[in-house]
Amino acid sequence: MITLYAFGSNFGLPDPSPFVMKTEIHLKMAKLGYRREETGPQGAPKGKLPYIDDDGVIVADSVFIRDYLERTYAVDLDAGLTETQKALAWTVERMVEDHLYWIMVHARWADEDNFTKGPAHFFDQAPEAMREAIRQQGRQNVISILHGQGIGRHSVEEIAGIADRSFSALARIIGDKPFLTGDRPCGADASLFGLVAGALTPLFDTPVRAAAARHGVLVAYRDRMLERFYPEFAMEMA
Ligand SMILES: N[C@@H](CCC(=O)N[C@@H](CS)C(=O)NCC(=O)O)C(=O)O
Repeated sequence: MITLYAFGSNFGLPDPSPFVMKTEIHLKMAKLGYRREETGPQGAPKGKLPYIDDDGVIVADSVFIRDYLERTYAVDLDAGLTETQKALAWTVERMVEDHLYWIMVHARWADEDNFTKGPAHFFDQAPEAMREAIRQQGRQNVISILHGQGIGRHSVEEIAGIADRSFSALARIIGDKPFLTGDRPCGADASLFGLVAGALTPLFDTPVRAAAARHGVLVAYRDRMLERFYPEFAMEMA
């Protein structure tokens, strides 16, 4: 039995991590049985979630988990795609995970109000006497990472402008198709959904959310994916 190590439902989402949602959707697409274990990233092989344990085989990182599942269980999450569609899917996946993801992290951690409503609670279990110090240290660590990545060097307005361009591009690529490449979801839809759902969650009121919400195509896409892969959340968000 496969165990998926996840954060657990939070921020009005099946998981606060788009990468955990991505892997969970890959498991569902592949129709593989799994159990979900809620944990933190501290014990993870690469210090990040998700990772899986498949009867003793540990695989970390959503990209490598997908490779492992496809190889081990003879499934192809991109079955039927042309080589050009596969190239587009990979390009969108990288854009989402290596670009828009950081914009979403910035909205959640750098904005004081959003931090207080959301990520601050990751530290609720820390010993009371040190809790606030650990919380602020955790926030500073993420702010340093955002600075190193580069997005943290921009103003909120500049970031919102970039987010707007990126969400517009994604909405244009989806167009009138139900999913990224056509009538049924491919592997990269899991990645795209995780990010779009994360950006749209009503808990965080940010220019990034506004940039995504402006596109009815993206909201409808989020709802379509929710209905298919997380019907319980689809009802909650309706
Ligand atoms: N490339 C990784 C990224 C995973 C990732 O960034 N996970 C974040 C949560 S969204 C995490 O666990 N961060 C904890 C940390 O950096 O300490 C993947 O695709 O799985």
